Amino acid sequence: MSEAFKKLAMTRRGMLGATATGAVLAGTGVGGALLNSTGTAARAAGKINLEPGELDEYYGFWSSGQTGEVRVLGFPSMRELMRIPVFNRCSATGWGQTNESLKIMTEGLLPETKEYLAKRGMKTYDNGDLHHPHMSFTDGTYDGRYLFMNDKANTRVARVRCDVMKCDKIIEIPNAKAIHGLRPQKFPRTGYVFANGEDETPIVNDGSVLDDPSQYVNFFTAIDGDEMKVAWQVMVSGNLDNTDCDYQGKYAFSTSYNSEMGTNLAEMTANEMDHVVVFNIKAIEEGVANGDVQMLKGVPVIDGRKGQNKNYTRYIPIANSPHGCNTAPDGKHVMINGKLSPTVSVIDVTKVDALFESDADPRSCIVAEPQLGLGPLHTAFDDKGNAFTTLFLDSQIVKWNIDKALRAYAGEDVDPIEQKVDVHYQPGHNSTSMGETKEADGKWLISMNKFSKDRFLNTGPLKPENEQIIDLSEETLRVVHDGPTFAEPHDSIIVRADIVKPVDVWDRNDPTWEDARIQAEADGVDLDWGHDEPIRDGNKVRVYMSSVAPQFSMEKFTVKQGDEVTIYVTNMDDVDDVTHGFCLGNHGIAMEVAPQATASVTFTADRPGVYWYYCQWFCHALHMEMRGRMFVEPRAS
Ligand code: CUK
Ligand code: CUA
Repeated sequence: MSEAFKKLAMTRRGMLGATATGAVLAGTGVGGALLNSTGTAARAAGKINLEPGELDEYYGFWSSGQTGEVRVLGFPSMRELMRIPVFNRCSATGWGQTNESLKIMTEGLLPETKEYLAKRGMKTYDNGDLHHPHMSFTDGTYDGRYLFMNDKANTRVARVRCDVMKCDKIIEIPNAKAIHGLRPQKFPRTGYVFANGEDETPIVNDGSVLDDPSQYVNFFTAIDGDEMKVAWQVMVSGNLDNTDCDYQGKYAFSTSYNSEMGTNLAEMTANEMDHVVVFNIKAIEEGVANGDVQMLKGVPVIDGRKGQNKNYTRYIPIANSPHGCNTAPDGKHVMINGKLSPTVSVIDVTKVDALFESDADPRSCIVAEPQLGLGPLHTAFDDKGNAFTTLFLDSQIVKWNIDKALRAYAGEDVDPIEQKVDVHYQPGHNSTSMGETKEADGKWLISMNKFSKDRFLNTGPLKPENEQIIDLSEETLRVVHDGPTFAEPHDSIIVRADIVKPVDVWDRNDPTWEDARIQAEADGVDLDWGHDEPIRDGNKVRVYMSSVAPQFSMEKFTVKQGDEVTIYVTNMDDVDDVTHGFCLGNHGIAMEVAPQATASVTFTADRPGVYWYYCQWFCHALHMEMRGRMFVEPRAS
């Protein structure tokens, strides 16, 4: 086995090398074109490079892959505005350490996960693999309420509040493994958040079945996005990769690259055809209501596997290993990106009814299948009926016309391909401004490339990804901006700025610190302004302080060695942008406290001595002086 693997690795290295060389050559060609069009280059640069003080036209919400956070960018300037920690541990904000964040990170974990983590001395997972951030919809377009995102690493789905740009819910999905594709329902509103399980495991994964893939299954999950609870699941044949849904609220679609249910590369790519699973939402809801389910870990699970012949699912054969799944803003077409096949298969959603009503040939809803190039992964859209597909192997974006593709499929002699643009190199996702909504505006496209070699100053063996902007208003499309990013944005959405309306200061009544509010009340303490002395309750000590630049309300406090100390800090500045922090020296403790917020942290004071705490968020000319002392009295021996 290891010999065979080595051989495979050698051939693969050769292949990648060849592809990269090809891409480099293509890149040189683009450089030449750039020189000939400095006029348009300057025009595009003017739109991207904002004058100091100018604001971007769009918010970009970026995934960060294995970093586990969401990034907020100004688009098209690509200025990074903020990072929202979600599945990761954040040194700056204390995400993963404050009581408020730990509650969010732990309350939605499965009981067996909590048990596993406790044995390792952990409260929550501290890694994640966040691929797909998507905004909630109302009536087919973004509504500025929430972002939803997946964690492939630990099978979770999270939600971020757009008003404060913080994560407020994380749930671990039972039964499924490796949540990958994720999309919110577009119509009438979100509603459901659809999430794909990528990895197949035994139905009851308790060790009684191991190396017997014939007993493995996979799950499609519908989450209630308001409650952040699993509404139902569908058991499917094959694995699930990416997902999207229609603009009618009737169907969701998931690609499957491993219909074979294989467990190694040769098995997974054996079949000529894999499939797209269509989920009939109304029928599934009825099935759940009528009890045509089995309960697995408290979730009603519909059996939608192949051959059930019920109206829950249909399997549309698609050439080998489809990947991306993208619904066009025309509300009618869903693009299935071929990956190993050079094609994109176009599903007409109005022809899907027939699959369920009359047992029509499942492929009768395919209305076009243009050959676009090598390695089509994801497709984005403008407002003029064009689609833009990333070609991973060709290192290109191909612009093609949907209507021409339909006509070509119907037999007309017309080429749907409008143009190909070299990108550097190996693009995965691409996104267009508002392109995932019915309000696609056709202004910008970003290509999220996996490789950046020789585009930036060398950073050693680990290199950044490269994200490139294409100005869709130009007649001849070309790359107008390179932007390096750290590991590893897969996907992004580009949202018109007027849709997102964040607040400037927290509301003191925000539910985020509800537990602190309750505890302060029980202790008879004013959470806003704090208390002069620590509150002692056996060996539990609670310290309430407020911060107003440049002072903490407590300049010192005393605890005993071995005490379990909880420190609550409330920022009573209600001025825009006056964030404070609380960092306790040599205790590994730090948290962010934004204007009008409360944050708290609990630890055991086990080091006798004097320890300074300080505000680690530069807030005032006397920020350095914003500090105080914790005295830890030695345990009487
Ligand atoms: S997947 Cu990354 S390139 Cu996770 Cu959206 Cu296609
Ligand atoms: Cu408060 Cu720095």
